[in-house]
Amino acid sequence: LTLDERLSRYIVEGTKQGLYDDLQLALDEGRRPLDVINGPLMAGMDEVGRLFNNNELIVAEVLQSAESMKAAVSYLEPHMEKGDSAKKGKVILATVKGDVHDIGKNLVDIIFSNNGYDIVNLGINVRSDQLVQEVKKHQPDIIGLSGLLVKSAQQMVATAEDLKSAEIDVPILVGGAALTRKFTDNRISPAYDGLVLYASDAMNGLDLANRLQK
Ligand code: B1M
Repeated sequence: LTLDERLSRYIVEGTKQGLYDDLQLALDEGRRPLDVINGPLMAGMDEVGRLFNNNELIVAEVLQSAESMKAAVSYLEPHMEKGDSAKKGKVILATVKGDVHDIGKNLVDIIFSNNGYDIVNLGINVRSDQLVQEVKKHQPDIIGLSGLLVKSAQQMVATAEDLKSAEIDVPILVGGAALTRKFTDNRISPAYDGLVLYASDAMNGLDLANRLQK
């Protein structure tokens, strides 16, 4: 197997045996950590999603894959490029209520932290009343919401409504597999008084946030 095939396979098989050696090999070859994540590691995760969809994997196995992915990201994290470290602003991050997927959100945390943002990561399954409370406490410049389930997209609409009721109009950055720009523009934006931005991935999210800070 090629190095990329092996890296994908650690994720699909949910194993860490050999993972760190191969990640180091990729780094030694001069590969950028984010390219490794977005390339072979994400390809592995997509394959996991496909197999799970076909009932060829059970939740416990998907969880093992998630553990391998998290381990890989942790290994790569210290090698990631640190951008402009001037303090840029505060971002509150949460995976919305009903959703426990956090790998994407935590990637956003890492990338934003490496680029000068102050992050308050509220974790997973965050109810909007909790979010409102934390926003009032921390006064962030941006609220980042993540969700991977179809119902999470709907939950983001409800969350936007609840933030609006609490008279919060801080820009919201939304992302996650079940979301689209169209849904964001047609459903989430009208439910909110402030700006709502859709990020296709974590780097796009950083780009949008940076533009907001200017
Ligand atoms: Co779940 N799961 N899962 N799962 N899982 C999906 C999402 C699914 C598509 C798999 C499938 O069926 N093909 C499917 C959703 C179906 C749907 O609603 N359309 C699904 C399902 C059904 C479920 C359960 C319901 C299964 C069950 O119990 N029967 C259950 C739900 C639990 C719940 O949330 N209430 C469930 C559980 C789990 C595990 C716990 C086992 C595990 C998560 C572990 C964890 O996160 N700690 C898991 C996993 C791993 C997946 C897949 C395989 C991989 C997700 C992932 O981590 N990807 C996923 C299939 C897939 O996506 N291919 C699947 C890697 C990660 C880096 O990508 O999070 O998309 P992602 O983040 C991307 C972008 O989306 C974006 O940037 C990142 C890239 O840079 N992004 C943002 C995300 N958030 C952002 C926020 C931003 C900006 C960008 O700004 C704030």
